[in-house]
Amino acid sequence: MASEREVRVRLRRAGQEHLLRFWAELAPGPRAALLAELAPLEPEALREHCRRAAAACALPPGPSPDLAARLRPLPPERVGSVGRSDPETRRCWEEEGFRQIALNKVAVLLLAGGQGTRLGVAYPKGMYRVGLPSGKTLYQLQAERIRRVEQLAGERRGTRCTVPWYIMTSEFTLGPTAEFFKEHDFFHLDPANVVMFEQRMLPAVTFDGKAILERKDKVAMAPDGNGGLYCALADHQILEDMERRGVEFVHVYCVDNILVRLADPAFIGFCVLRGADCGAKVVEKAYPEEPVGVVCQVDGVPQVVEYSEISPETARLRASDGGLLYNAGNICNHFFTRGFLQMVTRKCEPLLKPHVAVKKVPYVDEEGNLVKPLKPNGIKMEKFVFDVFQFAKNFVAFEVLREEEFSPLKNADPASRDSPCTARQALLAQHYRWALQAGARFLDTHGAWLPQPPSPPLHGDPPAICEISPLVSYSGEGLEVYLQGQQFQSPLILDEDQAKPCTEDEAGETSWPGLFPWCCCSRVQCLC
Ligand code: UD2
Repeated sequence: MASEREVRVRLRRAGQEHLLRFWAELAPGPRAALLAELAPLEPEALREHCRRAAAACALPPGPSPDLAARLRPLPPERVGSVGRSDPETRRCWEEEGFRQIALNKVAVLLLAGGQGTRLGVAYPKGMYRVGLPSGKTLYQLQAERIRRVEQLAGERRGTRCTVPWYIMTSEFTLGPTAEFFKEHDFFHLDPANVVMFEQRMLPAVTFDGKAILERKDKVAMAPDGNGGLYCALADHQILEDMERRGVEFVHVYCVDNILVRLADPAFIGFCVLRGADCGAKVVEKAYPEEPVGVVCQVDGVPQVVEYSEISPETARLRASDGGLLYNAGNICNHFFTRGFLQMVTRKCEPLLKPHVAVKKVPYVDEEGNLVKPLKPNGIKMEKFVFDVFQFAKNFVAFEVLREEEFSPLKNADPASRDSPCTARQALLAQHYRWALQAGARFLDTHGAWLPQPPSPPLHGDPPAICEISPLVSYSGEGLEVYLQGQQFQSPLILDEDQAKPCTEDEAGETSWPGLFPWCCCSRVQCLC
């Protein structure tokens, strides 16, 4: 390990020697910890990081004034749409996706290095339970969707296949995430196919370009943004690991969307058939200020303009049909070929411009007192995962239905949007719709039929609670065999073990003629 003298010299070169100003007061343990934190910081890179942060801060706040004039919506020929395509086209996309999965060419990559500040929990967001009847966490839902999509692809092609799961973590999330997966036996995935790796951290910086000490023995560090992915891929030889496994296509996604379809065959198939090197899933924006980036073109080049960087006036612009002009909402689900990722990590990463977030960063003052600032005092610099779209040779967007694929968990209850409550409702409403489509009917607690509305609800609590394990159905498929013509009382919880018909011995009399015939053994909660 580097000595104090060496580190001091390096910090001096970077103009950051103040980080050692409490050295004389520190005990051996904290001294070692501080040195370990400072040693990896390259003087030139640190100097440049602090200079850039201060320079960015000196710019006028808000979106760059000429941005609006440079924006255009994506040309329609670059966009595929689930809602506006015919069943045969959708089937072709899906078949191609399943084919690639069955050939072991598809991996999923989770961005899980964020701190989940808005949700306000002290553990990684993937460990969060939104209050489903099954009690499943986001990680468990995701793991089960991987298992199911492997099974579906394998069955179609008469083979066994694997979708490796790469998980990018940060200093904040690696330990608890790894522990959680071990505790849960990797949710019955083979641990060899779950690869966790860590992104880099960067110091938070004051407005005049000084790295911040959050304690006498600790620099205020934050993950380098989800665009830190590209450095992290190189740091940990992840692309080499993918190459060894034969992976060609990578579905990158963010942790907090409860409806996320991992390795979505339709999305993969669409991108592959289009020969795309890079793709983004989008949904129609719900309202102009919705906190999602806009997939569009800047100076004719595909890009995402983040919600924090678009002006309210531009976000509110309307197209001739009355819809939002910039309505392709980014849901942080991206497709990349391995070749594209290789090119980006080798050549383009240094060209990515960091984005500036001005934050309240706790710090120690000159006297060594801990201060929790009441107004923003520091800058965090982050790269964004989608900033590589500009380097794509063939970029495509894939529009999906919000109610089927997007309900993010960002805020703590009782927020009215993107909260545990709205995420839970979105999943349960989806499963209720799937059950009705598969021919189930529901009774209320008094045994009266619940109305079967012509278009089942998209928001709020569904009339009956129905939760279907991803191990039983990935996207609503295959449910008729369990549900067709059957009647249930809420809650109906259909999981892998329950979704097997009872033997005749297990089956008994039902008190309601015509009710679910094989569920009297308490496997499925119904009216037996
Ligand atoms: C992200 C998108 C936004 C929109 C929205 C939809 C980016 C930069 N913005 O915004 O356009 O699609 O999601 O929900 O993608 N993460 C890391 N390391 C970090 C920071 C974040 O891995 O240093 C992960 C984080 O754990 C999460 C994902 O990146 O899985 C998105 O991060 P976020 O929730 O902070 O992004 P948000 O909601 O501002």
